Parts: sequence; structure tokens; C-alpha cells
Amino acid sequence: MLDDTIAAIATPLGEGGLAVVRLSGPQALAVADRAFVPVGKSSLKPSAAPTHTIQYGKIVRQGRTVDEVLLSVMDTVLENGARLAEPGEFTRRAFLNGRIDLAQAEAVADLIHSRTELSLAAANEQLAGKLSQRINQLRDDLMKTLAHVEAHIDFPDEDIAPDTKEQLLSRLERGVTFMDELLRTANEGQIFRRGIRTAIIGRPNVGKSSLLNQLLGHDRAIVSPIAGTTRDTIEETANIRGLPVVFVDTAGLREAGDAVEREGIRQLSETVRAQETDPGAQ
Ligand SMILES: Nc1nc2c(ncn2[C@@H]2O[C@H](COP(=O)(O)OP(=O)(O)OP(=O)(O)O)[C@@H](O)[C@H]2O)c(=O)[nH]1
Ligand SMILES: [Mg+2]
Repeated sequence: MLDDTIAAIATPLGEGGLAVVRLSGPQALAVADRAFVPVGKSSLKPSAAPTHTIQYGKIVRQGRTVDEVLLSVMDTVLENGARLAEPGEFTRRAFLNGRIDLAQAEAVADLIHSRTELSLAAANEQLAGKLSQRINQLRDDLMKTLAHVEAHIDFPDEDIAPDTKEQLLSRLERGVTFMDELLRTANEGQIFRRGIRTAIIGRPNVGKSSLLNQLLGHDRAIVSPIAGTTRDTIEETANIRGLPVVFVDTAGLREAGDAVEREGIRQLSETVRAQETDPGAQ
């Protein structure tokens, strides 16, 4: 497998002004030489370019320019026996080596999948170890308190400078406050991660799907003057002031006509029930 020359788009698929394409393997330079035409006096063809430099040129296909590109030749790690990392492998190693903890490892996934700027900021904070620091601080505080109490019980006659009742209480209260806050922001974290689910519910033909389309800014759901147009639930995420909001368009509520519509209404009641039991539920 390592003899293969492989190529992949390293940036996420979809719309975007820039893309990074990775090309590795023994034939990487030869392949790049065929596709890349250097532009300008100082640009070199890939096989002649020193590593860690950037060459300006264009990608040409059958005589026609496809795009302008910047090309960089990296060290030939794969040729020298390294294999391509599996998804998440670098993170797993960092975790196993103790370089990051579980909260940080989770943040890597959040970072990659973050749907809005705010989610991204939250994931970055967690990755930087903010959450871990605070939890470690809490743990230290509790251990200290426990040690004091136990020392006092086990060695009442020793002359250990005891924590006063006030000191103990204030430290415990600080811990409780912190945990309360953590629990409160846990909900927030879920929202950043998965979005707020919001069902659009109402009688048939009142404009539910039109509302969804307006909120999304494109025509996702079919709109028609016929009652009972929407039969399935339709889910789509919108970025509302930085928060990911998952809108669920639903079948209009009425005495269901046929089996298909009854199923749509059943799904709707399930969505609402899930929402009631767990606000962050997917
Ligand atoms: N006048 C007016 N018509 C609207 C408005 N919003 C939607 N409509 C029209 O109302 C009709 C029904 O709209 P939909 O968005 O399909 O309504 P719905 O609630 O999704 O309908 P069902 O899926 O059948 O339950 C369509 O003909 C829309 O063009 C509005 O604000 N004003
Ligand atoms: Mg509809």
C-alpha cells in the first residue's frame, strides 16, 4: 500500500475559496510535474523545488488552465517508511502520551465539526485546556479539604495546624458554586455542539415550510397551496447569531388523511417528546 501514490483533498468538501490537495507517495513529484506549470522566473517545477518552499504556478489540463495554485514540497516522510495516519490517530496518540486529556481530545472533534463561529470558539477554549484546568483546581481543593478532615480524625493529638471551620466551609462552597456553574454550562456546551432543536409546528398550510425556507435563506422544503404538502420531518441547520439552530419542519397537525401523513404526524410527536425530556437531544 505504501508504494501507492495517493492524493486527497485535505480541506473540507463543499464551497470555499481555497482548497488544499495532498499528494504523497513515490510518484508524487512526477505526478506533480505533469500537472503543475511554474509561472514566473523564480518558480520551479516540483521535482526541482527545494522542500519547504512555495512555488507559484497553475494547474493545466489538456492545454487549458484549471486554476492558479501554490505548491509546496514537504519532506518525504511517507517514502521513508511512515504510513498515512488514520482519522483521529494523532489525537489518540497525544491523549495516550498524556499530552492532552480527555476533555481536550473531545474538543478536537468539536473543533472539526463546529458549525458556527461561536461553537468554534468554545471548542478552542476547551482544547486549550481551560475546562481541564478548572476541573483540576476543583479536584485539588476537594483533596486538600479531605486530607485536612482525615488528618484531624486520625491524629487528633498531633499538632497539625487545623483548617478553621470557616476555611473548610468556604472552600467547599467554592467547589459547589463551581460545579453548579459547570452543570449550567454543560447545557450550553451541548447547544454549541449539537445546536438547539426547534420544531416548526402548526396547522396545515399555515406557512411552516415557507418559514423554514426563509430562515435558511434557500428553498429547502416544498411549499404549495395544498394542505398536507409536508409529510416527512425536514431538518436543516441554520446559523442564528452564531448559534447552530436545527430547524425541524413538520407535517401540519390535523386529523390525518392517509397512512403517510399519519406517519409524519407520529414523527412530529416523537420530536416534541424528545425535546421535552432533553432540550439538547438530537
Ligand atoms: N399570504 C401569505 N401566504 C403565505 C405566507 N407564507 C406562506 N404562504 C403561502 O401559504 C401556502 C402554504 O405554505 P407552506 O409553507 O407550504 O405551508 P405549510 O404550513 O408548510 O403547509 P403543510 O406542509 O401543507 O402543512 C403557500 O401557498 C405559501 O405560498 C405568508 O406569509 N403570506
Ligand atoms: Mg409544509
